Amino acid sequence: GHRGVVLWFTGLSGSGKSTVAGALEQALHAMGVRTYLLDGDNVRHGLCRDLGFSDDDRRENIRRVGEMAKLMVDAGLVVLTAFISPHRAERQMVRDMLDDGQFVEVFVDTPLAICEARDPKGLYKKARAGELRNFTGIDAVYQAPEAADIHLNGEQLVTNLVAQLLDVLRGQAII
Ligand code: GGZ
Repeated sequence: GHRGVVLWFTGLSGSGKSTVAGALEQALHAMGVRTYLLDGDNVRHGLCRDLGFSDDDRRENIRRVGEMAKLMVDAGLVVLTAFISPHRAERQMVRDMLDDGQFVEVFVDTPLAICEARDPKGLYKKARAGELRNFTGIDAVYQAPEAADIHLNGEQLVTNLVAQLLDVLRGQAII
């Protein structure tokens, strides 16, 4: 069996949050664990389509995602979320919405220079050129977790990171 939790991935754009969360979700599926992955692709085009990237809008984005995740945790799902969630206060807000042990913060720690070199969507280039304002890591803040429940080195191979995550989930009797 497994218990309802949120695996809350946080990190810069290009850090690998969505990739790692997606790969972990596949591994969990193969084990029969019921999951749901929330990320910008299925949230910012729907539930949060009215929101941009100001501090206020990011806070509201994270609040809505937190409330949605809470409902899914109540349904017993392992919820994986992949949002930059750059502010400590907002990540704490989501932790506070949930019961003890239901919020697992996963810091995908990839140096800005690496994220910028990856630049899969060319957004860092645009931000550096001044064509995109309020870009996290360039002209908007990213407050790294000080004590994440799980701290991943985002430069490692995805398979390696998934293995680390599965170990922790087993160790905490989540799966
Ligand atoms: C950061 C931005 C911005 C700005 C568009 N700042 O690499 P991506 O493209 O796919 O992931 C980023 C995504 C961030 O959305 P989140 O909902 O995760 O952000 S937050 O938690 O702060 O609300 C990036 C793209 O949207 N993007 N403009 N200005 N990322």
